[in-house]
Amino acid sequence: MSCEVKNTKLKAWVNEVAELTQPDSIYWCDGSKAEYDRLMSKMAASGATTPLKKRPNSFLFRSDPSDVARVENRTYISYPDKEDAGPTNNWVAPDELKKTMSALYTGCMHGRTMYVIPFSMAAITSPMAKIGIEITDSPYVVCNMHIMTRVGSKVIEALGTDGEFIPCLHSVGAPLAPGQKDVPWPCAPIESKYISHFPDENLIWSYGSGYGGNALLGKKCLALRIASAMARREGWMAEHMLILRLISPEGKQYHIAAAFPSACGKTNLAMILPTIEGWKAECLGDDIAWMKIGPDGRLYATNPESGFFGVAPGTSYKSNPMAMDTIRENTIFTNCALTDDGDIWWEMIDDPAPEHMIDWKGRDWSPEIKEPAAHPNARFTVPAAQCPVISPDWEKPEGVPIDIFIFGGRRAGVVPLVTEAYNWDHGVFMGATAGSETTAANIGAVGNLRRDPFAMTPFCGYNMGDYFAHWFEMGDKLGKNAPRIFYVNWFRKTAEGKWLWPGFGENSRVLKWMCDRLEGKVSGVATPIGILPKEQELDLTGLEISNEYLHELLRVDVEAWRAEVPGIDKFFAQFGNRLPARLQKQLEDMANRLA
Ligand code: OXD
Ligand code: MN
Repeated sequence: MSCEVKNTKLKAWVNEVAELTQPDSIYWCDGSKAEYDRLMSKMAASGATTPLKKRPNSFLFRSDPSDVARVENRTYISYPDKEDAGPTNNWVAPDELKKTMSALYTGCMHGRTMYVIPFSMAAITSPMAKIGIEITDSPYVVCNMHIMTRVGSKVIEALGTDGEFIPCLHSVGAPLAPGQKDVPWPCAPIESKYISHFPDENLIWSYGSGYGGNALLGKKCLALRIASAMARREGWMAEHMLILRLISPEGKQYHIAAAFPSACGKTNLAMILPTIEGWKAECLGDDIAWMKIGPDGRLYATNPESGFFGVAPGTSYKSNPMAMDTIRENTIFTNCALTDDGDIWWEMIDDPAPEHMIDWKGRDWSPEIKEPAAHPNARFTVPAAQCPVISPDWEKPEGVPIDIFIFGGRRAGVVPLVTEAYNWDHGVFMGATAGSETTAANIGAVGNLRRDPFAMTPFCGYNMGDYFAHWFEMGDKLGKNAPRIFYVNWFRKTAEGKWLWPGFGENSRVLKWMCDRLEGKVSGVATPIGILPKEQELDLTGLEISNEYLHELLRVDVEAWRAEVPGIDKFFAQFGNRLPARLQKQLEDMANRLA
């Protein structure tokens, strides 16, 4: 580390953690390329990673087969009072959780280096920036954090002697006895994994997993769970949303923030290439938006991350050409398949599966093998700056003013292609009732409807009922400057199971209608569930779609919507007296409009 650490609290915390975890050595990360290259070379030499011949400065990691995704059932929101965590979070009291985890942390870094990673979420010059310090015993985590956050000595300088930081403690939970050889992907068994958050103290403790959202603590843990609780206290918003700029042929910019549950094409929309003549899009973020009311009363959004940690399978030049161009170099791949010529491969990438590969478990794979060659949650980690359509303003300290919020989900029936909310409260109702049918990528029977309010179920750091109330409060503060709210469903099918809408770049047609609504160019049509486009209002130039399909995409199935009401009522009931009356009223209003 090129600068001296002067922050008293930081020095004390690092010493305290070292005493508890007993690493062989302590290393302060400076965020430099030399540091990244050194750690990668060391991991390549030990067999923890494979450098890819076909992609410059890119590496493939294979996780332990038990450590492949976020572990929601081992994720805790710990307040003294269980009610403050609410019905959608796992809870253990802070004292008890700390006792259990302190026992696990005792001596857990034996035989390993303890890395101290100073990082900033959002550009350090942004008024929204928050500083975190992650302590980890995983060099894989250090390299991923280099990409996903701003790591470096500048952060230590910014902290000064008494600056505030969010302590993020992480261990893979696999101490080494003297002389014991390490494995390529150390981690602890599922029953001793804990991803714990103490929002009252702005504190994160993670143990036992080396994987993505469990281990890169700036992302889901800090930028969503802890940040959502801070945002509520401080009057801003931390949301699971992509940020996108749409530019009309006249050069007018519209900023959109959109929330979708997983497997609904969020990263694809973030990097959309519009198919309508003259319209352009720029990406500002693919996963998280921090938003604050600016001096002009509008809501400004910043992406706190500096990289993309995207799901690889399904990504192709057809579904997301800009992502494919982003990951040509300087990328960390995790749990993808390895081709014989030294490239990665995954299901639904453009090229057919070669005759021979090494699968994500490190075994020989050939097309007769029925298991997928890449894990369905295989990932790429890549710097956002490499995206060909990254906005020139993506790091603008004050962020960009949001015009439009979009919520959505995956529904084979019932939900039309696009619906605009009548007003903010109705939009909050749309966000609160967002849901998706489970796909093969989720646990549970395929086709079951799962409500995932604001796509925040696994990421809300406090009682979801209070979170709904916070949305209403933000709307009250924003007043006439509040973004307009829309709900989309790209996934409606015919009775025979065929997609009605082509999706991908064609979704720009729906985004254009939203902009036309903002400009007052189209009136739409009022229905019991919100405002829908008149068929002629959608710009379908150059798209082949039958009238029958279009009609079905925009049909409000009143019977099916009536049937939704009891399910929503039951879903709301779990929040008891924390459910805002304004939300219940929205349900009643919709039921009345449907009657
Ligand atoms: C993600 C997620 O990894 O939402 O972004 O699970
Ligand atoms: Mn996400």
